[in-house]
Amino acid sequence: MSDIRIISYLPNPRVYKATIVARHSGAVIDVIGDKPPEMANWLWDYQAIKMSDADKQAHASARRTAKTGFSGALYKTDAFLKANPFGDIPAAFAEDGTMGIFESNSIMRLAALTGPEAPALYGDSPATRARIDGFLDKTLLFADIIQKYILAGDGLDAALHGQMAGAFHNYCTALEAALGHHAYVSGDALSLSDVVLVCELALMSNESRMADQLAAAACHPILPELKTYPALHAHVTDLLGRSEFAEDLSGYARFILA
Ligand SMILES: N[C@@H](CCC(=O)N[C@@H](CS)C(=O)NCC(=O)O)C(=O)O
Repeated sequence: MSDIRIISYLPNPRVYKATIVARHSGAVIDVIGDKPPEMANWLWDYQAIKMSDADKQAHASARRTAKTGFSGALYKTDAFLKANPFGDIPAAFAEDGTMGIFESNSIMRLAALTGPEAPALYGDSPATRARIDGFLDKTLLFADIIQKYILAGDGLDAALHGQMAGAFHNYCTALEAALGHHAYVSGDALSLSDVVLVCELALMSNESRMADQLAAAACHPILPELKTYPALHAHVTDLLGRSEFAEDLSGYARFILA
């Protein structure tokens, strides 16, 4: 029996926040999901299943209009929406499916607080934990813009590109400064702050598939500028080389570090 069940489209670097942390805490995580377009054929529920046409008819009351990152119809049960009122994935369930946990940063926090080695990577005092949370909050603001940018498709324009570039440079400038004071993002020890950094950069590395849209908008790729932040680039290189990270993120490394 797993401690945490996660439903998501796959691969998804936001799910890997939790699985990387679980390698440190010992939390047992069950990940259920499929390629993004296939998630329209899934029943979004604690007991998620891939549906046949007959299943879709039987679950017609769960049919809803997609909001973000998906189009058309998705099948979300009432129980799924009770557990996760925002209705998005990754969505996690704990306590035998009775408790819903949403937002990948919070699913990761649960992984950090669960398992024989818990708490893991989440500070050893109220102050260190709050400081880590500060980095997680700032990373979520950055991540929100990453999501808009990589989902823009043909809607990419100079304004959105400028917003992404500005957010990227603000985030990297702050982390470069932080890494000038200590070995890890939030202090002297590896923490959740380091995990969200690499996972969100992995999501942003989808930019490598946006060459046509970038050319059409006369814009340049932004992520390759990571190398202009030497301490940050070296830190991300180090993290991606660690087995706990590489197990999920090895396929992203060459795009992040390009
Ligand atoms: N900030 C959230 C992002 C979650 C999110 O926006 N998920 C989208 C897919 S990218 C979703 O599930 N959309 C469901 C829908 O379109 O109804 C996290 O990190 O977990």
